[in-house]
Formats: sequence, structure tokens, C-alpha cells
Amino acid sequence: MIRPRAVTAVAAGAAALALAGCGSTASPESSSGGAAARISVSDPYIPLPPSPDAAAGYLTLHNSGGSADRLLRVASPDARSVTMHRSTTASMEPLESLTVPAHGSAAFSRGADHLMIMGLDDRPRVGRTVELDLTFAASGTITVKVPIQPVAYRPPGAGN
Ligand SMILES: [Cu+2]
Repeated sequence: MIRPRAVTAVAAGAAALALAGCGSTASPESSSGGAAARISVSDPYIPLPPSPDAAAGYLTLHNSGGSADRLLRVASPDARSVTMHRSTTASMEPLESLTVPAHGSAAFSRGADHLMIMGLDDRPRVGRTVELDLTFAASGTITVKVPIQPVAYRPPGAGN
């Protein structure tokens, strides 16, 4: 099952650490300015892949802050590699980064940008989770536990 509250808590903690680490002079309490990016993650899932060799990962990134941020790379201790891909009409190509606009969102979703997860270290099954470590230019690394879902799963908020 998805536990959005847990994911948000992890994301908020990572963002706070990143702010402290980069020597920002803004105090965490002064939220009125809202200049910094504030990233959270919702609806992460991996449709059950036929084999551990290659799986697709989907999730939505939200930025409630006043500055854009960029997802630079994704890694996983549970897989050999994770890459960001953009689907084109013919095939797909690597994506260098994904921008999350200020007060906006960006998503990896079916038929569009997606995460390619290669070489899962355990046989995939529904209910297992895969850790993804998302590293942002401004917000640092946010860790998400992504559940493997049935092949036809759609997240609750998906309009299409
Ligand atoms: Cu791909």
C-alpha cells in the first residue's frame, strides 16, 4: 500500500537537511518568503514487471516552494541502475534532468517520462517495495519506498 504520509515526512526531512547543508541564511521558521524549493512525492508505483531485468517506475513530484528545482539523478540500493527516460513517438531517450517548477509539479507517468529500473536484486512481486533515492539540485536527496503494484494499477488521482 502507498503511505503518502510517510513519504512526505521523509521528503520534508531531506529538504530541511539540504537547506541546512547549503548554508542558507533563511531560518526554517520564516516560511512567508517561500523562496526555496520544497519537494514532496506522491503516488509512487512500479507496475509488476515480467522479469527483474527491466521495470518502469512512476511518481509525481510536487514543489510548494518559490523556486524551481531539478531532479538530477535517481539511484536504488535494490537495483543495478535507474535512469530517467522520455518517450518519443518512435522509442525513448535518456532524460538529463526533470524540472519541477515553483508552485508546480512534474511526473513520471504511463506513456510519458518514466523511470527505467534495471536489474532488480530480488524477484519482483506485488507488495514488495523498491527504494529510490531522488537527488535534486537544490533539495538534496529524497528517499522514496516505491510499492510494486499489479500490472493494470492506476494511482487514485490519475485522470487518464
Ligand atoms: Cu524507457
